[in-house]
Amino acid sequence: MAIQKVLIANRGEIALRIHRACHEMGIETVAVHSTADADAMHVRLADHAVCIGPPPAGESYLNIPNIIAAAEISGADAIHPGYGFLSENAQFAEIVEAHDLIFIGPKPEHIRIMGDKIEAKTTAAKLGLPLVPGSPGPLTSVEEAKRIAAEIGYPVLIKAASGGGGRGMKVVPEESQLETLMQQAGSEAKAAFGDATVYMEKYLSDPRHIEFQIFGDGNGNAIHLGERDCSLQRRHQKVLEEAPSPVISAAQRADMGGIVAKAMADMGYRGAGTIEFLYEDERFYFIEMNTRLQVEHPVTEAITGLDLVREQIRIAEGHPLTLRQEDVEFRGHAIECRINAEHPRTFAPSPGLVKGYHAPGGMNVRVDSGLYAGYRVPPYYDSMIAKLIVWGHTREGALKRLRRALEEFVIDGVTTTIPLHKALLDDPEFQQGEYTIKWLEQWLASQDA
Ligand code: MV4
Repeated sequence: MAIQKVLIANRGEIALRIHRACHEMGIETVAVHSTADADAMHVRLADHAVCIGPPPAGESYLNIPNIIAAAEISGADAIHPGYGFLSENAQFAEIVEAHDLIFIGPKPEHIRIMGDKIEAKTTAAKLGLPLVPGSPGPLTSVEEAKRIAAEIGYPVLIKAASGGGGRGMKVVPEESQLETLMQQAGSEAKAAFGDATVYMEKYLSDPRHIEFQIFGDGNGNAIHLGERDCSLQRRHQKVLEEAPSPVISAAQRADMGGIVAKAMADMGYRGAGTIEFLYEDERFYFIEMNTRLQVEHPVTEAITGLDLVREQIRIAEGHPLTLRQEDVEFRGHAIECRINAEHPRTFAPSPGLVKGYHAPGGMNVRVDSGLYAGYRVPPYYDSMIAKLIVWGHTREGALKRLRRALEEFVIDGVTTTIPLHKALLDDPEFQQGEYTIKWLEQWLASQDA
C-alpha cells in the first residue's frame, strides 16, 4: 500500500532525516513535538505539527495514546519511530498496527525477541550466527554458574537479560568472586530494568565492536549492507563510527555478511536491522540485534549509495527489496562524528542558546542536524546536536576531509565535542585504525594527564 502521510514519532536530527526521505518520495510528514520543541527545525519543516505533551519524554515522545491520537487527527497512514524513544517497543508497534496504521519497522514479534538478550542469543544460535561461549539461558543458581564458568574459563561476564548499554554487567575474574558479583548484577538489573534475570558469557578482554546492517522484506528475502566499526565509544555512548571497518577484509565481509543475511531471511525479518558482534582474534561473536534504524546509518549510506529510510518506507509499503545482494557495491570509506552539546573534557551537558551556526559543506560532506542560529538546545533530551559524515575514496582521504570539515564547523554559544574530534584525528593510533572498545577511554585519560 502506498504511504501518503508519515507521522514521525521522534525529534532532532533523525526526525529531519526521515522528513527528507519522505519529501523526496512525495510523502507528506507530520511532526510531533513536546512544548520544549515547538521551535525545532523538524517541526518547522514538516507539513503538519502536533504538540503531544510537556518536555519530559515520558509525557510526550513516549506517550503512546497522544502519539496515536496525533496520527488519527492528522490523517497519517504510517508511523516512523526513528531511534530511541518507542523504536524498539514491541507493544507500541502492535498498537500502531491495531489502529490500522503502518509501523515503519520490524514485526512486533521480532522486536520482542531481540529485546530479550537471552532469547536473542538463542534465536541467533538457531539461525547459525556464532556466539560468545556462555550459559545457554538464564543463570538459575550459583552452582550452575560456577559449573559453566569452570567450563568456559575465567574471566566471565554476567549480563542482564533485559540489559543494554552495559548496565548491570559484571566482570568476574575468578570463582571466589562469582557469588557476590552475580548477586550484585541481579539486583542492579532488577533496579534498572525491573528484571533480575542474568546470564553468563566468556569475557572478551579487548574486542572491537563491529555491526552489520541488514534489510529484510518480511517474506524470506534479506541482504546485508556491510559492516560499521563502532569501537570508539565512551561509557557505552558511541563517539565516532566508520564504514568499512579498518580491519575487515572484503572476504570476511562477504562471509559474515552472507551468514547474517541468510539468518535474517530464514527468520522472515522485515525492515532495517543491525546485528552487533564483538570481534577479537579475527572471529565474530554475536552479542545483540537492534531492530531499528541506527544513529550511524549514514556511513552505510555513504559507502553503498542507498537511502536507508527510503528502503524502510518501501518495505513498509510491501515492496520487495530494491537490490539483490550481488547489486550492492561498497565504495570508498565513510566516517561519522557525533557532535554533542557537551563539555569536550568533562562531558557535562551544555544546553542553551546557539548564537552562531555555520555547517561545513563541499564535496562528500554531510551534516545531519536540526541546529540553526537562534535555536535553544533544550536540556531535556539527548545531547547529540549534529552528525558530521564524510566520504573519501580511501580512509586516508576521508580523514583529511573530516579534518577540513571540522575546521569549518562553527557552533557558538554552547560547548560541543568538536574539539574532541579534532584531537582524536591527530592521534597516530586512530589514524592507523588501531583501536578496540577500550581504546577511547584510555586515550581520554591520557589526554587529561
Ligand atoms: C561484552 C564485552 C566483553 N565480553 N561481552 C557492552 C554493552 C553491551 N552491548 C555488550 N557490551 C560488552 N559485552 C563479552 N562477552 C564487552 C562489552 C563492552 C562493549 C561492547 C561494545 C562496545 C563498547 C563496549 C564497552 C565496554 C564493554
